[in-house]
Amino acid sequence: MRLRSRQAGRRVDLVLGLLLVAGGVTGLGGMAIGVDWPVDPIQLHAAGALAILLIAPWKAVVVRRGLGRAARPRRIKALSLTLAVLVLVTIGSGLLHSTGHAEYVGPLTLMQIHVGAAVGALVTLVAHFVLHRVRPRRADADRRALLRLGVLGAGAAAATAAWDTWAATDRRFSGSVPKAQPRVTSWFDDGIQRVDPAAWRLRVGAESLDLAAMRALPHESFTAALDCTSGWYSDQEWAGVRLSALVPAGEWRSVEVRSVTGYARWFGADTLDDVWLVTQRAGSPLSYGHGFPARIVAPGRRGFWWVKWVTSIQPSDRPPWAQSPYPLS
Ligand SMILES: Nc1nc2c(c(=O)[nH]1)N[C@H]1C(S)=C(S)[C@@H](COP(=O)(O)O)O[C@H]1N2
Ligand SMILES: [Mo]
Repeated sequence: MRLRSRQAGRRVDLVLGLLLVAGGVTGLGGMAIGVDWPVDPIQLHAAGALAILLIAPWKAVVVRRGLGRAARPRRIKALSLTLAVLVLVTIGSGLLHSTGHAEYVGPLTLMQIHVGAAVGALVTLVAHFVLHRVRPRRADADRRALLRLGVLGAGAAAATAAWDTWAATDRRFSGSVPKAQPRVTSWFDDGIQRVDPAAWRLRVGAESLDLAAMRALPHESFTAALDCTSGWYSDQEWAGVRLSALVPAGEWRSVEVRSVTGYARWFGADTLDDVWLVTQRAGSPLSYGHGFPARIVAPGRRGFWWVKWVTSIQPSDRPPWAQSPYPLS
């Protein structure tokens, strides 16, 4: 592989830089993707990664040339290599994860490696850019360059389609791969709560229900997929009560659902038909790890909405958009 000019090298770097930023944005955005969306934005994430692999041979030429340049400072060379390694680890772990065939490397999940390496890569990218700025020029965007970009896009789209057809066959549009059983998971550091059923109370507005009263409410059974941002989903059967049936009608904007741990989410007042407080999974009471005695099941929302060990459900004046899009603790 040969690159004729410095300009060609600069273009490769520009496109790579943009693809890395796009990977960060689509990856972060992908964590918000619900479980029954009509679109499949995670494919953009995959296509960006495959586009990076497609231009990697050209980048290898640029790197070799840069490393050979005696005048270039050591730390820039070190940064380039670090960035290359982190990007390859990010893409490799992401692709492997998407097949659903592997989960752990040592004590870490592929998804932890993927996110960790991606954050490291973006930090390194910024440092690299600060030390060794690539300045786009008008001439970089001539017709031939745009044509090449089009070819790259088409190649990435074809590679993504092929990957989804032959390798990542089970993943869904959120990017998650299936699991027969949900894994006990917390968003940040909430430990498993062993809630005492005799002492547990559910406060709904001004009322207080004990476990017998909660269980006596008419339950409905339904199936819904728990889809965690750590990259798995699990279809399960749940039994519970819609929040719209629990919470008194009123002039409020949202309902604050709070766990015994303090973990809380706010659900819009107009969404309460689709948010459930459940006491059973697969015909049995919830286990401690999965939220005993009662948890939220919110079909169409990612796992971090599914508050476990619920103890309080309160009408609130807070609009649901006035909460952090991802929990902060
Ligand atoms: N109280 C509380 N509830 C929580 C969390 C948490 O950290 N604290 N994590 C959420 C996340 S990120 C997920 S994916 C699901 C996992 O549910 P499971 O442990 O039953 O698989 O619980 C949700 N409910
Ligand atoms: Mo999660």
